[in-house]
Amino acid sequence: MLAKLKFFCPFPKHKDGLLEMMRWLPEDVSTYGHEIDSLFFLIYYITAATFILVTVLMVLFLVMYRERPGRRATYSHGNTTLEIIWTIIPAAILIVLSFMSVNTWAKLKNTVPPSDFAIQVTAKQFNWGIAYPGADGKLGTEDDVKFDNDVHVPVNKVVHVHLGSEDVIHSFFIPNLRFKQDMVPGRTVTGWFEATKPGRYELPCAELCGFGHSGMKGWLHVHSAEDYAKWAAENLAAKQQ
Ligand SMILES: [Cu+2]
Repeated sequence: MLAKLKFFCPFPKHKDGLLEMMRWLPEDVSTYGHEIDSLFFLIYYITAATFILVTVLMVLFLVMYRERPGRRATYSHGNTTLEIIWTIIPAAILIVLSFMSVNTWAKLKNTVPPSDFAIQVTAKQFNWGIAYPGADGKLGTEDDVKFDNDVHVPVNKVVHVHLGSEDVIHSFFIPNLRFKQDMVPGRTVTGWFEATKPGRYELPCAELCGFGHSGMKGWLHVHSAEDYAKWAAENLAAKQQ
């Protein structure tokens, strides 16, 4: 029930200019992005309210208990009831938040919806190696079709991404999809996403991986079904012969 509650960004979506700049997060174009955003904004409101409460109390106490002529200092050994209250409330909030996020976490990380579309991404200092299955329809074989840094996928299609690394830890991050996954040498981690809007989205490395880290960036191109078929015919089919 709690997970069904939605907490949205107070700023309008998809507006250019100042309002867009004030938005915390880039436009969400994935099927599960709204769940992550909703958790993000709930935590944002809780921390904002706490910050305001603490600041107001601090200023109030500074004024109320300032030095005045004739006033003597009092010594306090604390207040057990108050201390129990301000320990229990944050603990309860943390427990509720973890229950609220567990479903979203499981959906993103513990389950992979079925799909016939899979790519392999191998990170190395400092670029993304993207592989599509060749004529045999399998990844990790001789005839894989390979590209650097540009991922092309159709819209409204579950995409499996097998993530690996050749050297150090990298992190495959597509902010618009709310998709982020570390890539660990010696392991293949399978993630998934489904993009809901055609466009070109940034794909930076989100793990400091060496001298060229800041330049380690690719693009995710999300195409309509027809455009993707055209791209695949020109770029994949030609090489699959
Ligand atoms: Cu990297």
